Amino acid sequence: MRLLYSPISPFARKVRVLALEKGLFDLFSLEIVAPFQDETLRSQNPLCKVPALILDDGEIIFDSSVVADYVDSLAEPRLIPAEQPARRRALTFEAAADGMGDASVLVVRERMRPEEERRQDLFERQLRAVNAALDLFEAAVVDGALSGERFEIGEIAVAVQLAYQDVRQVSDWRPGRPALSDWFEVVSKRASMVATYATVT
Ligand SMILES: N[C@@H](CCC(=O)N[C@@H](CS)C(=O)NCC(=O)O)C(=O)O
Repeated sequence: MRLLYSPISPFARKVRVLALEKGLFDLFSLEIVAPFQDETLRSQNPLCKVPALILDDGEIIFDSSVVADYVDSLAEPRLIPAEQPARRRALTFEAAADGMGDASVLVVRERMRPEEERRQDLFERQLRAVNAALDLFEAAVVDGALSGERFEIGEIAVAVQLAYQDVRQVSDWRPGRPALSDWFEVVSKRASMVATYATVT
């Protein structure tokens, strides 16, 4: 299987971390692509985004949640819970984290534009989404819905997007969120997170 990814992409990192946690990383041959520069990616994913996974028979699947679901189906232990309510809760954290990532990518892109060309209203709306998602995660660590004891799809998705906040300096998210900050300190030390760490050069 060929995993098209960029080292900095939190969505691709979610898949890589999941595969490492499951001991399936060797199934992938990794191919770096630059989605904003390389239009040939569009022939594999019409959205021109990473990650995309090309199966051995040529079938292509994309969107990180679909790729993660497929990779999770390949071996036990399942990191996407099968049973309700654990399943919907984990997938809701994944959706919130991915949505925070979508908003963060837009914030980063908007910051690259000259200030006079920025759509301030859209920019602030994305930042509100980022901040509200961060508040949700803080509350979830406090009430134990996001756990330090397990590292399933919800925890993985949140962890990689918090790392992206730091790498791209999207937001100064730690002040006022002590539980989330401590939780992130712990999960960042997992071998899967260390092995997939990348920063902008
Ligand atoms: N919903 C997608 C989001 C993937 C995504 O936005 N990837 C970024 C890299 S971090 C990308 O490829 N962006 C290119 C673009 O938006 O044109 C997923 O979960 O896979």
